[in-house]
Amino acid sequence: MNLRESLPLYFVMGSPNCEKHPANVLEEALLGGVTMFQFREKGMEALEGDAKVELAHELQRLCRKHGIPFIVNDDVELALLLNADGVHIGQEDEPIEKVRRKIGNRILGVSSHDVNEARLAMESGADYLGVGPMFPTNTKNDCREVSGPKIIRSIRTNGIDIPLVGIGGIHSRNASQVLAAGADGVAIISAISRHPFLTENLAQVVHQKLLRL
Ligand code: 3NM
Repeated sequence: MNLRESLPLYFVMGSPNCEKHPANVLEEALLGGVTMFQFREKGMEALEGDAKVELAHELQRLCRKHGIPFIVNDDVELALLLNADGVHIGQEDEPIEKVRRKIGNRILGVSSHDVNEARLAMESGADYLGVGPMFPTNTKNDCREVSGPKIIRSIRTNGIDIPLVGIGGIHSRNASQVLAAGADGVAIISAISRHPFLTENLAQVVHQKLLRL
């Protein structure tokens, strides 16, 4: 499947983001129409060791059942162990080229915060970019300054045309601004993980906006 088609509604989550069992949260979100999933087990009380592997495996099975890609945040070894569809890394993680060598042709996503990081990520072999933070967020406490959707516009006007999603503080009332700026989709943690039953509204907003663009 074309990667761009998987990006419109990209759900990112780990157990610290959920108020009920993550498998129940993901199942509701999948029924609501998320198009790709990233397992991001980070922060206070994040699972480690076997418990992390078991949860990842359970969430991967749900993604397979619904036919959407399962991406692992940072943990390349876990991604290889589970034969995940891809890996997402930040600027502080292992170098992009090194991760690419390890994961072969699996999907590789890279967080980028400005035009230079985006260009470097593209040239180093990223398949897609996560660009943020679009809006203020409480979910990630080491976030950079809010760049807003305008950073996506400047990435696009600088000729960086690989698939990308906006991330950070996105919900159903501001998602269309991110898409209008040139993103292929929106990556969301809390607006879905805390309210998975509302995912269908978000999916409608996103798909309608993409159809109109
Ligand atoms: N990365 P929420 S912002 C994981 O700017 C992450 O790179 C960001 O969570 C970045 O959808 C962010 O709850 C948190 O705001 C996104």
